[in-house]
Amino acid sequence: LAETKAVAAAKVDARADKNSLKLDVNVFKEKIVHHLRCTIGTSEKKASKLAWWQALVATANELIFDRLTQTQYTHATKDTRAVHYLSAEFLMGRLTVNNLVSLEVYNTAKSALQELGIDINELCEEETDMALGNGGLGRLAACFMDSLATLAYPSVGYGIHYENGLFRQEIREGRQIERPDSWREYGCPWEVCRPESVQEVPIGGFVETQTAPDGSIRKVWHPEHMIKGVPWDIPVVGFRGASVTILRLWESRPTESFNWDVFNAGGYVDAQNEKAAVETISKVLYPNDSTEAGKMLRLTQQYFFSSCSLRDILRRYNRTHFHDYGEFAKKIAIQLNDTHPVIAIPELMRLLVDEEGISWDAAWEIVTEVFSYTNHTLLPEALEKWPVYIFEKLLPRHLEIIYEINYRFLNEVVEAKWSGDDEKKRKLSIIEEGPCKMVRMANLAVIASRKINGVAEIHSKLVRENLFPEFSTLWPDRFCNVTNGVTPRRWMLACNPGLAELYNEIAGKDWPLHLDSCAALRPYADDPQIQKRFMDIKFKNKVALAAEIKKLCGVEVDPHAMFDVQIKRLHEYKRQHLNLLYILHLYRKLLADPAMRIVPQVFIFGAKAAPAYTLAKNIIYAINVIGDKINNDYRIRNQLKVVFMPNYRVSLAEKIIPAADISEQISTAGYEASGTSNMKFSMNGALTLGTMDGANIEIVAEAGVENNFIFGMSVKDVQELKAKGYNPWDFYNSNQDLRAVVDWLDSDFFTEDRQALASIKHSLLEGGDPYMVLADFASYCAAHKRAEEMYADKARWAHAAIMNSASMGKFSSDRSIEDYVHNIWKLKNYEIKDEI
Ligand code: T68
Repeated sequence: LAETKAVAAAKVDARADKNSLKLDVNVFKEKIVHHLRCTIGTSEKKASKLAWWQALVATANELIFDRLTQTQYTHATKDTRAVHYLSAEFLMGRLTVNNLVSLEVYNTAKSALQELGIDINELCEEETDMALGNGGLGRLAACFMDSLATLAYPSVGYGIHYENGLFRQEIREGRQIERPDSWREYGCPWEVCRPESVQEVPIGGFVETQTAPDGSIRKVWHPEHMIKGVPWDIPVVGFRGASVTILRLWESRPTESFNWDVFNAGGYVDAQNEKAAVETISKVLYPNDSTEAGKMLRLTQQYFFSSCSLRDILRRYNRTHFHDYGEFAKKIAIQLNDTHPVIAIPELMRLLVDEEGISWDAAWEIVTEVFSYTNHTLLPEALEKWPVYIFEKLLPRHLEIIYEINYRFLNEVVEAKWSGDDEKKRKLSIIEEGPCKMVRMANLAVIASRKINGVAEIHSKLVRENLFPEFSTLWPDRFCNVTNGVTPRRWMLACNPGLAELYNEIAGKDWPLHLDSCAALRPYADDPQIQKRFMDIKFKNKVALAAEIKKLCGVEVDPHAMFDVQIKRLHEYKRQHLNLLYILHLYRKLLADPAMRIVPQVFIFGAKAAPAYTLAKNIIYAINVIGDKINNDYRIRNQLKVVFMPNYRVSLAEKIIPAADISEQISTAGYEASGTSNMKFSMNGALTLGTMDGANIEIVAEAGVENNFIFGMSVKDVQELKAKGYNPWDFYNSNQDLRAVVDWLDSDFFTEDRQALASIKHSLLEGGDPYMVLADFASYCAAHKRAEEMYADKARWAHAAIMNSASMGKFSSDRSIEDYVHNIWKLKNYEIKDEI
């Protein structure tokens, strides 16, 4: 009875934060201790921090699973239409604080642990990030899961249960070293294995053409192997427990049948080798965020998780529809997060035609109703293309299906529109001809999708006009925009409690659900008291970050200094080296005039480089050695510091973003599809120093151009300069300051290994400066100057910071999800009642 009462009490707790009630804290305390003893098998006396954390998670899971059951019951009984979000990456980060906050038991848990003599912050630091993604694309998928659960839309996320997520970055003597990330080495208490939903996926082999006596032709695939897909479910808790959505990640295993023959023949060791080969499929996340790996294993991963997910969708559908596919497109929407899961298109055709016996035309109608595709990049090197010979080996039947889709498309659709125009056919074909024939996954995605979206207004325009101009002439209504967003639960409420409290007071406690309501702070942007409150919160966050910097980098920074932050994957188009050139420029001015006083500034970087991207790694090295020199140069009197924070990841972002004054968003215009950290920074009161690119354009439209520092060429300027013929030497030769800092890279001032730094100079001059760093340098310096001037005017700065934070309503991922729902998915949401 006591136990039942306790559960009931905790349930109440889950709906409204009753943390002021002593009873609830006691219940929570009892539960943690219970789990410590009975779930983890230890005692208060000898429990490690990890064990306490596991007991805390087990306590939270009681509430979560209960709510999950209720969610699934509601959806099953109402036979709801659902979206299935297929993504090779979900960058979930840590879940503890978020789940406790979403369940509104964070303060209860904190007090309960406090009474047990334990600091909740220390426990939460025990959790390893789930780093099953590279960057923005994977984190977007994670924010979308949060919003889907919060808005209670029927949905499932599908992905890969990588054994190793994105590599852990160590910095040794300034250089990036990659270390494996075994995030679940000792198990992950949030995930649940679901053996009852295991799938088997065929691969390899050959296709046999059978001719029936009536002359009809049947294709029979004889696969070489079967791979078992084991699902691991991670519950995603909506805010205030609105609903609990599942993220289902597939792990590859050998099938039981698979290696017995070899095994029985005495080939025990060979059988183990085959086992290892299959397990390799979900072993590791490819660490490239903008170039295509083109590797057999990568396509195998994509096919493996797409096929498992489709089988899972079909299984669930057929439980109520008994292989009658008449309702399929009414019940199912599938979103393809970039081209990584696009192999799902021919796979669904194959499942419907070959395995379910549906006609080609009927299957195609279903497929083209169900799928939609989100594009995240215009970079040509990131557009996926697979050699036909790899397809022949791995997926021979899929290749036939792709040929058939292509044949019909070219001869029916393209021929009807541009009769006899072979050039159009060549360009729009799914197959790229040449010495090595390739399958173009983006063309396949566009041909089969109901909707195709970009991720910010300007990006969607470029998708239409530059990437797929013919397709958008053919099907103008298929193309649309859904501007990205981020979850305010993680990126404000959980990571910036001081600011959250301010909004609770000014906008009411529902602002995490209605981010627009934060606009209530705008009228106070010039109120000295609110300005002080706002900037005090920022200062406290800066003090905390300064301590973290000291711990991680050994560098002392002054929290009164302006914190200028650039955290994102390292890529030339993101132009970390433009930032570095400005730092060199400032340093040079300080050395030239030792009496000069500037606004003290701390430049903070965090970035992982793809392991094979040499120039990116050299830029990391340059930031580190230049930083080292500057930080230890007494002549500049601590007016300038440069820190590179190692192993940038979600949990580090949560500490850095609330403490930033300046958000560096400085991509060459036209290259950053959207950006999402730009939104997180603004929400937390940082000012954007950036180009008119991606979502920056929409951010400053909301927050006011005058409250940010916009610089550089526009997309149009970039296009025009390129058309005219860009010559970086023109800028180098005509700007003394620029020339001096670029030449400084090719010296032994910073390091004996001058090759590494010189390679940056080389790429900017002889390399043609592909991202036009030199062209934007002068304008970038001017923007910095404006920022420094404004920072010196405390009231003006506070005004701008508040206006940014209070104007980000549009960039809640809830708004993005509502856009997807209304324009693409056409879903209804359901209130989840406490029925069972
Ligand atoms: C990012 N893309 C965009 N890609 O660069 C960013 N790529 O502008 C946008 O805000 C974000 O997507 C969300 O839309 C990526 O992050 C990848 O990570 C990636 C991974 C594998 C292969 C290619």
